[in-house]
Amino acid sequence: MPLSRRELLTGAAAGAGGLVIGGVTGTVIGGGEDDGGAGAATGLGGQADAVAKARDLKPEDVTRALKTFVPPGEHKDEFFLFASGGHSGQILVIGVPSMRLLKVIGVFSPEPWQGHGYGADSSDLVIKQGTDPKNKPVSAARGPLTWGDTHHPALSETKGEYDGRWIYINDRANGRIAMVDLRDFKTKQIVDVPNLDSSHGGVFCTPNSEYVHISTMSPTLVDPTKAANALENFKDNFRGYSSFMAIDQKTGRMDLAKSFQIELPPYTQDLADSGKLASDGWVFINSYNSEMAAGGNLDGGKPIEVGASANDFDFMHIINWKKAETVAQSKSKVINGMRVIPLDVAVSEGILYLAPEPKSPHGVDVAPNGQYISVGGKLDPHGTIYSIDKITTAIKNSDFEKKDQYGIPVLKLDSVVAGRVEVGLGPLHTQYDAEGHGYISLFLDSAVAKFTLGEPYFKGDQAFKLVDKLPVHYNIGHLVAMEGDTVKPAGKYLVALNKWSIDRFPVVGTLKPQNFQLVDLTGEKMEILTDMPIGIGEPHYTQGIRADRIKAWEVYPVGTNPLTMEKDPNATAKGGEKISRTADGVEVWGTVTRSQFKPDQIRVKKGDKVTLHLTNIETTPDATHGFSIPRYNVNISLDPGEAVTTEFVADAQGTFAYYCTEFCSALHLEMQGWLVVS
Ligand code: CUK
Ligand code: CUA
Repeated sequence: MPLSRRELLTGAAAGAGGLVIGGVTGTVIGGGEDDGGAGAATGLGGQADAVAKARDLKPEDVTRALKTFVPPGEHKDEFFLFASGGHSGQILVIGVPSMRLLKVIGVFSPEPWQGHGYGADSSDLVIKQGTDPKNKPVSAARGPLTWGDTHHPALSETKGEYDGRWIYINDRANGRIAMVDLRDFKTKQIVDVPNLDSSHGGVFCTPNSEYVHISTMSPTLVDPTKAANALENFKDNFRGYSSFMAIDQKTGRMDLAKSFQIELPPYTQDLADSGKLASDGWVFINSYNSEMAAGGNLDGGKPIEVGASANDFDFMHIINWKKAETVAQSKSKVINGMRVIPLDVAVSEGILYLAPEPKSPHGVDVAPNGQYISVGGKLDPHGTIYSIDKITTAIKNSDFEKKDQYGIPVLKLDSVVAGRVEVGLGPLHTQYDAEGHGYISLFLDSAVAKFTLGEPYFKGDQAFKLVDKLPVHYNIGHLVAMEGDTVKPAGKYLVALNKWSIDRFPVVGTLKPQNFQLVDLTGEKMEILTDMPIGIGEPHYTQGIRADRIKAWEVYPVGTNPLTMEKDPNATAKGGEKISRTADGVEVWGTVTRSQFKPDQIRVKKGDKVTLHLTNIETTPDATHGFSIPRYNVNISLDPGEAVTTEFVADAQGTFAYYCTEFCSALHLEMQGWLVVS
């Protein structure tokens, strides 16, 4: 029987000469006898066939399994997804194509396993500094924030490619941005961005990670004392801000002193993307609700969603950030500790332009060569593809249709659009492969549409054409192709991030998981390989990076403070353990190793300030210990080599049996000690 294309593909995936399973009939074909490959033993094919029958798997299921299966103990995941965890305030790390969850990184929310926010100074400080009562008076009243709604991760880049150094992610709810170091996959910094009360999709790194960008979503009330009548005069009282957070090239941390903002009209700024190559130096931000509707539906006013959808066009903001960087040095004013280029200066300096966008735009995504910018208007069945050449020419020729009410020049739509593709209902976000295809998510259609870009990829009537459409399950939001927003997409796989899963998984109560669907891009038609339920929050965006770009540490050099990634001055070596009395309490230098805490008795007086410096002196990968004190809400993870300090007031009398929370050794249960508060 001749092999179908799929069978051949499957054979290739299983290794040349290896076992080929699949095909329309479900027939199992054994590998060649001479190949010597691991899976080629005679008779194994028959067994696999029996398993497929017993489990009621169709031939195409077997092919899918082969394409995603990772043999026990092997590292066959070619890519990592870094997915926002949504409400969980975390980042999820997932292997592709296996779709196995590898890690959950605590970012804005305390995370008990990693001891993120449970007493370790390194993480407590990060969380605490992530709420700034100075520029956000409300924070002083409400206290530090302990959650975030993570939406848009942004991997650091060098020359427009991911470099595996850092990842940034925003908090949709509170206008904040965090930095995670990919050496140890830990959160090092949360910045409460001045002048941003909220933030959404404006997060990306510039092509050499000079800046990470974050903009407002719901515009910010400029003067909080004017809250009473603010909504009635929305256009004067509110503003948007596009923020360029300068990145320290050594640490990856954001440096407020070198950062700047551009004041924007109070349209709701939404997704954004950085230009690259042809469009290097530019930034594109969608907006919706350029109507500036503020609701009032109980009092007979137009509901917000109606008011916000009245106009046929909203505005793409086109920002020349390279120019803005220079202007920020001389013509900005400092507001809440941030340099801000005022709106009128941005206009007069030629930093800010607008282009009309079709109804309720959401995604804006720059193609790998930087030439094309794809916009999905939720209420328009087309993908609208802009061209940077056309944009810059129109700017040069002052080819403006009008000015908006803030005096910003609005480019003529026909002068800047390169093509339109009828893709289907509810287009949102676009990703790319290296061959000049765009993949756009269709929320209302529950589908992914594949289309062609224009020159140099496709010419004439081959350009801007719908070429494939794949139903997904269901209500897709974002989608991600591997390295699909870099200058060199890897293609191969796409993941659809579906908002609804309805009938895809067993019922686990009334709140259903989201559904990540892995899609094979290697064939002529897109094909779903597997579903992955996400039961922890609603991920929005995800980036997919080649696994070999990540060079994570397995252990810390002994005595490393994860916050500084340098030797902690209080790191303690074996034999250096001690307890000292201080003016107001007790200071302890301890070591942690299999299977003891030293010291294993700490005696203090009620009311003492207790400062514990603990060092895990292990150098073996995975030799992690935990340190938990009952009733004191202290729960710390000490990874191999990690040094941590925790401080608390011993305000409750009694004996408290601290213990190791990781089953680290045969004598793990014996790994305990006593805090005696008398
Ligand atoms: S948003 Cu969720 S589907 Cu927050 Cu990037 Cu478009
Ligand atoms: Cu250390 Cu259990």
